[in-house]
Amino acid sequence: MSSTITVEGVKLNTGLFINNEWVKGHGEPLETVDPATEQVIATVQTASNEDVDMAVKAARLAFETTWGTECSGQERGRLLFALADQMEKRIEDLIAVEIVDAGKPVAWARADMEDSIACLRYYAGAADKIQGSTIEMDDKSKYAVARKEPIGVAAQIVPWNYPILMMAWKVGPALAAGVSIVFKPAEQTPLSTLLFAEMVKDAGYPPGVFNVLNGVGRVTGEALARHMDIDKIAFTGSTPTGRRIACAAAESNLKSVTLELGGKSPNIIFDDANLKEAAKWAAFGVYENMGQSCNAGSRILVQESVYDKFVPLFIEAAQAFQVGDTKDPNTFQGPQISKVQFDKILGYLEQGKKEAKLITGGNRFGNKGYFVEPTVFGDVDMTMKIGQEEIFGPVASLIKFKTEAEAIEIANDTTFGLAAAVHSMNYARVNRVTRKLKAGTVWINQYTILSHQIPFGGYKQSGWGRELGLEGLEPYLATKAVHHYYGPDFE
Ligand code: TXE
Repeated sequence: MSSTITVEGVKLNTGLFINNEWVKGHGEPLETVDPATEQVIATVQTASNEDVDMAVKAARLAFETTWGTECSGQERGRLLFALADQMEKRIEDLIAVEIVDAGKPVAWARADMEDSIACLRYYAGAADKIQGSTIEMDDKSKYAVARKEPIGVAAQIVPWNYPILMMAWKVGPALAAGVSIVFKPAEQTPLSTLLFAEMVKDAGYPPGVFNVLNGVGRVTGEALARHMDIDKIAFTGSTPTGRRIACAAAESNLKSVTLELGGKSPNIIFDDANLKEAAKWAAFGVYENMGQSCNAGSRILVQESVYDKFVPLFIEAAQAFQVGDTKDPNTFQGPQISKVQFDKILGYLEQGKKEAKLITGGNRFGNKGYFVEPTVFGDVDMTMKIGQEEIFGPVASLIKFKTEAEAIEIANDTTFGLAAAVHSMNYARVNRVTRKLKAGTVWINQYTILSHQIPFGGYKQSGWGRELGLEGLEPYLATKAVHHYYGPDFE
């Protein structure tokens, strides 16, 4: 019923994955492009509303029969470890596909896969350690138990910047908790998830526990967000789409929502920082993944007294990154994901040239593929578009500040609140500033280092809830209070 293609020597099925089977999708077919060459590499099938219903039914049936509270934590853990092993076994296939589908440089595609495997293993270990609590009552014949149960069927929707890693962050805790999943990858990057689906089957998961639907956001994504038999939706993507999803959830069955959204994160460099180290972290923090990270440190706040010293160090650090061939292990920066994103970034570059001082870069890189020069704008302030809006490209905005209070004010002068960093050797200052920052993650003397062990998520319009860490299990659990009574009848 569905079709198989070969991408980079790797066989893939382009259908929908429902009930551990490949089935035909009845939506409009979707082309996916290698952003390094601008060539179409595959056409995948997508889900119509009826296909969405079929996947949700499969997930529901699994939840009620073989999964959910029917499957022990120990077994869920065993399966997740087996899934991680499958990924490890086929890591080279995942990497090969991800390089061309997501435009990831090979070293970074590998890092994504390794981090994803580690994330699944972390949650595999947690699967049989989910605990509720016992509550003693004043009346000695009573006590209550707060049980933790899997929440039901979850829809999970991810973007294109880390297709497999964002999936692991969602799938790991959901499968550990006993939740069944209808998963939608981004339309730009469907391929590695299709490979992953095969691994789910090979790991031995019961049918219906994990289902994959490709499709565009406004059709398949929207149908998931509005579905009446989905209990939870977990989303990573833009703030406007997150808002739509929250509205759709509210207008349908009030499904529970977690959102991991955009950012315009401040990276604050004080005059008492190790400037060379700070420059390296700042460059890494903004240019990593082509600037396509929700937590990118795209606003670099530099204390005026060291600004002139910092700029050449930052440029040196930025220029040390190799841009270009995604298959070269030394490449740091590949292309932007799509023509849409590429054009959007070029628009911001023109805007920045009008508003601020272009220090380096500012153009397309080369003449094929969606590559952008690593760019630095100086003298940026928070009245400018490039100071306020998420560019999601390799574009750094340097902003001067005079005092600690001013740094905090500028840092928080944004509707986002995903991440921030403080570079200083004065630990009293670090502590003071950290406490004032409105951000879900604050790095001290470093940037961008994330771990599946540590909760991640945003303040303000950067999101709702947290992923990762043991806290990352919570969105997939419901608390059931059970009141026990052993009164006179039992004596
Ligand atoms: O994001 P969308 P886009 C930011 C970044 C980027 C901008 C636009 O600034 O330039 O968003 O990117 C699905 N109901 N981020 O348009 O729309 C869609 O199919 C349900 C930050 O790609 O958020 C895809 O799977 N789902 C971000 C996913 O949402 C819908 C990462 C992301 O798409 C939907 C990516 C709908 N109505 C972009 N509309 C981050 N936080 O890391 C779309 N989708």
